[in-house]
Amino acid sequence: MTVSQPKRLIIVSNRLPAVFRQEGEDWTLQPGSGGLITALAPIMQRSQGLWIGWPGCGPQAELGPLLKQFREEQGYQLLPVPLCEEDVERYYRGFANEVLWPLFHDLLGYCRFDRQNWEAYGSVNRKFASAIAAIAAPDDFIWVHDYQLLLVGDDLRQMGVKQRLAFFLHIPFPTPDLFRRLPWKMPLLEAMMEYDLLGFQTLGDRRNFVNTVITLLPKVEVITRQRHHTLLRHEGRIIKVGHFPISIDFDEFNDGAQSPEVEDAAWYLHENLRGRQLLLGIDRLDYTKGLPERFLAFERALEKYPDLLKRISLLQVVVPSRTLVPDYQNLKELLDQLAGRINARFGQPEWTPIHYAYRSLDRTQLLARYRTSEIALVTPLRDGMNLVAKEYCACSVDNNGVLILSEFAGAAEQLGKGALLVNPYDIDDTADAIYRAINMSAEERQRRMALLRGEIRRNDVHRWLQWFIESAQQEPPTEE
Ligand code: GDG
Repeated sequence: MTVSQPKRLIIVSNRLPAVFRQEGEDWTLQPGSGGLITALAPIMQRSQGLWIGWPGCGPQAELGPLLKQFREEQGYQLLPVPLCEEDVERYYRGFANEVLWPLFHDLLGYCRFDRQNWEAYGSVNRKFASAIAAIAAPDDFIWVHDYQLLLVGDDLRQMGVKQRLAFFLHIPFPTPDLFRRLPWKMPLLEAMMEYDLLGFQTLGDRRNFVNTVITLLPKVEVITRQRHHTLLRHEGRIIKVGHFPISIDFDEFNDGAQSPEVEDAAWYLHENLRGRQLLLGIDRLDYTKGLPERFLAFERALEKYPDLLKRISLLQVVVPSRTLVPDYQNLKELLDQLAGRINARFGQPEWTPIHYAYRSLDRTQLLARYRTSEIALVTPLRDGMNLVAKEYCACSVDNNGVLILSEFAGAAEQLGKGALLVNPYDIDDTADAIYRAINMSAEERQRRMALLRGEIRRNDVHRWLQWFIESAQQEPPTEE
């Protein structure tokens, strides 16, 4: 699929699409992967694009030769915004991850409001804006990503940047009632209104944003509400608010799952756990992912339905994340305890109920688990989209997997018809869904998975990109 060509595309995100590492005196570069980077690469190459972001290190790092190498190999340019340790601590760990992340995931209890962190967030957003303003040409298409950079649009306006600015939020947007708890709600919301296009993951997020704006900024006028977007008028400008559910490269996962290495690894996994149906969980360590609730639901299923004993195992991979943050360390300890307790309570010499790995997998091992697990448990308490749900379906090439999905994952809006939807806070509900999935007929599995795969195949990441860029490039209606 070809994406309509913007002039020069400037992507701005917290991290650059590459990992820079110091080895002794030298720095090395590992280009990033992932659906968004892959989908953007061709259009970045064609438009001689530029990606602006934090390289993961401070100003002392000598990155010049590596940036040149990246440009030669990848065909587009990186512009690093180096941050010192204190910036990272306050802007990223402090404000972005200890205020916006929990608040926007409806988990107010994890928020730590701190004025200095808010100020650092403002000053780092200005740093990003200065880097953009210094290089932006009048017809560049500037696209800012995610919750770390909500203020950049406003900073750019103050620096005299006039072109259309687009923004996409990868995480949920909360209800007005939750957003109101933020001590800095007004400057944050007013700053967001400086973008011309604001993209959210789901219709629910878009509605939450529009309702928040109407509640807190009474002068804003709703011009139209259409299927894909709402137009708002604010201080003489028109702002488009849309929802664009992000997706994956379906073909890449579908083909990858059928490669000989993945087929071998999948065969080996199941051979080791012969006679069992496998339930799969793949998550970054995070309190939004509903991991303790998932372990409890698995335990409840074993307790309530004894015929499941020895017939099922949960393969849970938890990818280490934010390892120095106390909330995350506590969560890790809790998971260790729960897995130990459940295995001690139900395990037998020839059967381990929970296989819990705290590490990341290489791609072959990840795809092998997706391909071979009969059931996926994707049960976050809240999630912007959740790509694991989509990747699992794309790899279920024999159409026989069952997706158990939280109704609070963004993905539920698109996948609700084929998945078994659960409320992750309701342990019995999830336990019952596990039982239902285990006993589901082959015919029902096939029918549901075919629906899911069709939806993800049609709405893949390339379509998402095309749709967002076209929407951003459409001129707003002229005022009478
Ligand atoms: C934000 C939003 C939204 C996971 N474990 C391994 C591994 N992964 C890969 C998966 C998947 C990705 O990590 C996680 O997907 P998420 O959807 O959770 O994405 P995030 O970037 O964490 O989060 C989220 C997303 O943005 C996109 O807008 O969906 O809601 O929070 O791609 O495959 N990959 C490998 N080994 C692992 O062990 N190789």
